[in-house]
Amino acid sequence: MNIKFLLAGVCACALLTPTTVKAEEGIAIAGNHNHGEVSRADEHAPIGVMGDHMHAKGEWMVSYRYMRMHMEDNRDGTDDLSDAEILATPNRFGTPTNLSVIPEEMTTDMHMIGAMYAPTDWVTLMAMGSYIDRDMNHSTYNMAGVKIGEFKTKASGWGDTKVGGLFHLYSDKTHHLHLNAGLSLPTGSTKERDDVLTPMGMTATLRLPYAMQLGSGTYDLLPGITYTGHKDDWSWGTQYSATLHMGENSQDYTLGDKHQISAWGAYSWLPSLSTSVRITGETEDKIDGIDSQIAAPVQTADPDNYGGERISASIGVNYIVPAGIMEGHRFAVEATLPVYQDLNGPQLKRDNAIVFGWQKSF
Ligand SMILES: [Cu+2]
Repeated sequence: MNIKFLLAGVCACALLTPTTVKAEEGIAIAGNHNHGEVSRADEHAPIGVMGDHMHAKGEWMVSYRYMRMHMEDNRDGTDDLSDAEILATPNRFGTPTNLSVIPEEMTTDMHMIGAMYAPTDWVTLMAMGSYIDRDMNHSTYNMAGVKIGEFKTKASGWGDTKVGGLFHLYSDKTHHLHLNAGLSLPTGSTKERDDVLTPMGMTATLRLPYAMQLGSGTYDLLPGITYTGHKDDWSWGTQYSATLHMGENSQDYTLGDKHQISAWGAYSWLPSLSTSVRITGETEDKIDGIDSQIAAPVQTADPDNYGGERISASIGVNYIVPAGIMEGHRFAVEATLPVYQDLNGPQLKRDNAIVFGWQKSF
């Protein structure tokens, strides 16, 4: 499914649905949903932002997000690498002397099911489960540097489960501030295996490299802080969030901690329709430790070839059905492209990503 199709679909919905909500009804947004008031599309941040809004006491929300992320071509630092350059890179495991299997591209599909509930106006509880599908294409070269074939590895299953809460700090007519506090539970596998084509031309079933595993294997703290603002037809916000891995997993390693800061602005064309732009910067550390069952002449088997600094830009559409049997259902899409990547490489580069979401409050 491509971006144009999704955007066209969302826009078509907007045009075909009778819009009974008038802008001049002047709906106050203090960051919380309020019972009895008409909901607006821009009460929620772009769909790629998690934990952006709180709910009023007694309110529930369920959500489904589908995310597809694509990676392609390799880089070390900010320099793109050719296959020949990767084949000239030493293999940390010794035999063969140099890397001989090259990741060419990777696709991750993630299905995320979430729930939010506000026991009071000051706290919104959240939980999210995910189902992940990863596949990676590779080329294999023999000792003489001659390409002998290609292969694809796959891993799929449940990822880690996130639970947490949003804690109100401040709000007035325009501004809203809350703390994000979460915990990621290690429900995703760290032992996925698949068939690979070795430089000897044989097929072997091996534990897949870290990038293909479904979970971190550790309990992870998810702290953050979110500010949102709203005035007339404009809304904006910024969020800092982190993933801090605690301890070492059962396979003797710890994924790199992540810190992310995101800022966005949105314009509301109708109360039911808004569009957004967003910029995100993130840092991710290398993997600490090593899984003794992951050893292969491929860059992804080296825990040092993970993490880096990245900046990306996104555009999005939020839509809330204003009337009819689907009234109050939210649909949103956000597409992201990389702007800058300084990678602890050699490593695959991020390419485009898209998130589609559905949300409904009760
Ligand atoms: Cu919600």
